[in-house]
Amino acid sequence: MLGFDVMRVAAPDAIPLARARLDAWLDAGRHASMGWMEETRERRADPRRLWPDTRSILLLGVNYGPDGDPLESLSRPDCGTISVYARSRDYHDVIKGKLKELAGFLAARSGADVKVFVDTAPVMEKPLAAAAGIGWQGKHTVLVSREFGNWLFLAAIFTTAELPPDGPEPDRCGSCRRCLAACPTDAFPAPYQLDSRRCISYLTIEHKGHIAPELREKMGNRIFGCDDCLAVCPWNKFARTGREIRLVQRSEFAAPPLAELARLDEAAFRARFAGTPIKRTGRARFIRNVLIAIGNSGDPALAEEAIRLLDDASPLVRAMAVWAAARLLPSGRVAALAATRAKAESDPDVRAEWGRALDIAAEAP
Ligand code: B12
Ligand code: SF4
Ligand code: SF4
Repeated sequence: MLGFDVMRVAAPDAIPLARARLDAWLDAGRHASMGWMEETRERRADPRRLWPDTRSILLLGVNYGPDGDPLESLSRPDCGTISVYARSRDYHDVIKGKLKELAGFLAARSGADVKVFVDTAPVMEKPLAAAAGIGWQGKHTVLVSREFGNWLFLAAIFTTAELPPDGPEPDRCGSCRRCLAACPTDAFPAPYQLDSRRCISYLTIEHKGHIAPELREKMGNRIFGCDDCLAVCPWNKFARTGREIRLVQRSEFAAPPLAELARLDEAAFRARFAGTPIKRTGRARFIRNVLIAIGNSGDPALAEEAIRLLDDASPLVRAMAVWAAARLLPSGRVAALAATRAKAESDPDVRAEWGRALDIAAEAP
């Protein structure tokens, strides 16, 4: 199947509940700053709105199962934890190529029109994949497969060809709640509902601004994405290591030392993460995340990295450098640093961060 691990078919009208559920999610603001989810609401909720000629949808899955425990580095506070999907080449690039090849084959054989989608298009891939029987949406909302556990990337081919649809897969979560309990930030207001505003995956990848102080500590050393709710799922006992060579995890991304990451300038950041999903977030957001992990490390040796970044050109970085330094340094040192820098700081958010750091220092024993 051209490198896809699973392929099944859904009818374009197979997700009648999706509309109301998407509306409820958006109306509650659970998409946070992802305005594109709101802008594409109409087309996203109904495949027939996206392309009225669609007669069938092929749903495809690529197994990216890790070859070890993806949460292992969480217990190494001097290192960062990068989620499994970002430890290799960008899956969008890899899957798009495969999809086009498969769609070309389908078009040539059937004479039908085709359109390919992976992740970024307004397509509700999870409910469609569940309707096609690839798996079911677990209580963490991710699609779980009996064959591959939680580690499937999803993609879709819309076509004008009439293909017989496959049946849906029933919900196999039962009374389990492991994923809900594992979430470090309590991002699930209820089973099957995720509030992106609290999700570390959203905060570290999509969120462009400062991360709320009350969530920083809970992030631990997760610097890009989060796999906690996926990794604890009992259905992973059936998972296998992914076969796609271009999605093999790079060992240097398994537990990268925070001190090394904190020293990446713009050029070094781009060179290190070329071709991976991390490059798309840009250096400032990434170093912001690294500084939160440094602040959570409890390792005074890392305070020097934070102090150096107090002079960074990006206010996003400077603000988290203040927070990290304040968490690792004795209160007298924080006050001394603030005395020389806080007044000279031009950015109001960074000044506010200095204010908070001084408050914390004042309360310290
Ligand atoms: C926006 C988005 C995010 C957002 C929001 C996530 C979310 N759950 O919506 C953020 C940035 C947080 C995110 C994070 C991640 N994402 Co993402 N994301 C997407 C995207 C672009 C859209 C998802 C969407 O439509 N959300 C809107 C909500 C309303 O839809 P929903 O999650 O399906 O919600 C359903 C449930 O709430 C359900 N529901 C509501 N009430 C009830 C009640 C009952 C009883 C039941 C049964 C169901 C139910 O109905 C809703 C509609 O079906 C998709 C790609 C795509 N085009 O589909 C990738 C996608 C979902 N992401 C993916 C991945 C891998 C991740 C991460 C694992 C990455 C990481 N390691 O950090 C995390 C997982 C976090 C999590 N627990 O969801 C994969 C998931 C693959 C899979 N096997 O399911 C996708 C499909 C990308 C891909 N092409 O492979 N993501
Ligand atoms: S990805 Fe992490 S933060 Fe987001 S819902 Fe899952 S466990 Fe919670
Ligand atoms: S951890 Fe349990 S509740 Fe969560 S998706 Fe897996 S089986 Fe369902």
